[in-house]
Amino acid sequence: MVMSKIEILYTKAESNSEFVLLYKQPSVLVGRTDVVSVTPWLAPIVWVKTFDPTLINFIYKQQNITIATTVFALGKYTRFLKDFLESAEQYYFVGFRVHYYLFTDQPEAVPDVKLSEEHQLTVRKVPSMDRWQDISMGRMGILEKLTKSELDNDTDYIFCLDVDTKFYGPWGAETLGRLVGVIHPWFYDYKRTKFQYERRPESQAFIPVEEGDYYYTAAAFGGTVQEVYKLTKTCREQQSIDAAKSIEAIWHEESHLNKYLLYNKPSKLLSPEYLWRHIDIRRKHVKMIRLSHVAKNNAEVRLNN
Ligand code: 48C
Repeated sequence: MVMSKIEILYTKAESNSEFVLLYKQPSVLVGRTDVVSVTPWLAPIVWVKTFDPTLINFIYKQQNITIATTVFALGKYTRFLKDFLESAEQYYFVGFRVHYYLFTDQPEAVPDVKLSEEHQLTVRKVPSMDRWQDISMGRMGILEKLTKSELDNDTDYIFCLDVDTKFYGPWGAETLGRLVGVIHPWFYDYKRTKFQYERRPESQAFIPVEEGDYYYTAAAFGGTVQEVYKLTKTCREQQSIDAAKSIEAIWHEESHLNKYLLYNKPSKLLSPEYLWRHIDIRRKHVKMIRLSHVAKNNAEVRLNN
């Protein structure tokens, strides 16, 4: 008598009280050839169709993990919260335990978004700042404190995301790793000499023209709590040293993040699928958009320019 796949599945389940997963056989010879999916230091570069999301989520679901996720919404940026949170509930670590930490100067402006029961939200009031550059860079110091001692010790991973973004596709356990950098959506096909690194030697974020791996965005980064603590602490320290000399790196905390990830190589890189420019812009290699910046009129939404 021929048993159907599902019967085999449940039979195995009864025998060793394990739910086994059946999935397509992996291959060492056949795979995506239009993009590179591993760095020279053998860190995976995550693109759709280079991994099996069902398998990876199944593996991590066994580990009972918690993912902290931070987002900052100060001044007029509170207007982005509703779309960010509602779209996150649709696509971001669905079925996993997620703890959002929302930093804002206007707690009363936080929209009431229904979260799944494994997801929770903590609102933290932070003082307003009158320059968007200070708000952006100030995140590093706040994240340093959070990751140093304010997370429950059952929090395994953390992602730090820009709020003027929206999810359009699944973001799952394939993104988890020790130290995770996200490739910037504007420069992924640029030569390193054209990366907008900080080029003034007097800045702590300085990177010489003959150096550089990738250009990472500061709009999304993550990893284990310990690794993100080291990253944010270093960026905050370097930003303070520059500030004491009245130097502000060309792209603020993003310049310091790039300096850090050049000399502390990420263990995993996320392709621009994980932080795209705009939902209406399409590029050949980006076959799926999972998180994207949303259109905003900088002049209108930022306090200063
Ligand atoms: O919350 C604010 N308010 C502001 O006035 C300026 C920035 N920010 C936070 O900093 C938001 O979380 C922004 O996403 C982040 C910096 N990123 C940006 O302003 C654009 N994504 C470049």
